Amino acid sequence: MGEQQTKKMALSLVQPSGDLTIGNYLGAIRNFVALQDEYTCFFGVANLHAITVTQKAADLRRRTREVLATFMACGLDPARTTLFVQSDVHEHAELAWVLNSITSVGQLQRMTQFKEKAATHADNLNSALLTYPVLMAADILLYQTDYVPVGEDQKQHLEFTRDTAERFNSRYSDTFKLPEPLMPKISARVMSLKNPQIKMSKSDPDENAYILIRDDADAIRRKIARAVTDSEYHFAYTEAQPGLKNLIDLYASFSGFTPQDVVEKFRDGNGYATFKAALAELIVEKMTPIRERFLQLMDDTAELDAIRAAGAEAASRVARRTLSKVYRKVGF
Ligand code: ATP
Ligand code: LTN
Repeated sequence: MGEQQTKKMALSLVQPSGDLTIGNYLGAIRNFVALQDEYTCFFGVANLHAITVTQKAADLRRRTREVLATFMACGLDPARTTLFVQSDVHEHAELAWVLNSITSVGQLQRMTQFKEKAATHADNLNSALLTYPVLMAADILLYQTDYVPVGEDQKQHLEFTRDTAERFNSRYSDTFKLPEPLMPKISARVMSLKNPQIKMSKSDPDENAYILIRDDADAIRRKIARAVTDSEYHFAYTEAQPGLKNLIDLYASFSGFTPQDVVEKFRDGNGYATFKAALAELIVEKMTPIRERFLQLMDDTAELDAIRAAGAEAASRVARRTLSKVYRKVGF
């Protein structure tokens, strides 16, 4: 317990809104694993966030377990790190309500993700889509989080979280720590394999746009072979060739090379085919053990349930402390 108080706190959540991609892995989950030794870590499944988009109950329940299994398959160790499900810890929704009361509608309407989702989900423009960042701020602030490992798309939400914390602290009195984002140098934004102008997303309707953590070797090879490049046939790392640049970044992330090393290694090859084949084999090599462990873990329902229950208890203990402070300050 004493040790827990001196260590810095890291927290992040992932939505169970579809099968996880290598974008989620490289942008977020792989970086969670590296933090386990140095920080007190809480990693969660954001199932409350997931219902901002219509979900089938059975699918949501299954995917919630899949995200937990993916966390462990990627190397998160429940003996050292708290793995929990957001809806198991009721303090998240309760703090979000309080934070809603100090948040302006205008600020929420200006958030990039809201504007994008409002356009793509015009048929279901529910108010939870608007207040989504307030719940995310609650997730983070409840745990007095120092660092939030996330992909680049979450940067604005982190700024919102800091703003909200500062507003509460100045209105009531010092209560919340101000969190910092932690982003990987390469792969903070893995792009779609079919359109390198947009991020790789598990909710993309084209399954060739992403590689899933659970994809087998054949699927990985097929999707890399079909990835969009260009007709320059000049092997270079430049914004002018965004498809190739994205693939070079993938090679760099999985190998630990710099993008410049990757260019050196492959620029004398003929065309892009040799590079694509080498990239596919590299991804197969790195992802196969994760995929196999994921499939094993999904078979052991009892173990996953036990980890979920222990995580809920550990997370609640911390969350309760912050929420009761907040309730006192607000006058409840
Ligand atoms: P969706 O793709 O359905 O919009 P999402 O994958 O963006 O959802 P989450 O599952 O909650 O949403 O994301 C989990 C983590 O993965 C976040 O930290 C997010 O920043 C990161 N992430 C998501 N997509 C990418 C990407 N293409 N590149 C890098 N990081 C990503
Ligand atoms: N909004 C994030 C998921 C998310 C999150 C969080 C990330 C919900 N709560 C708390 C970090 C910390 C997303 O869509 N990727």
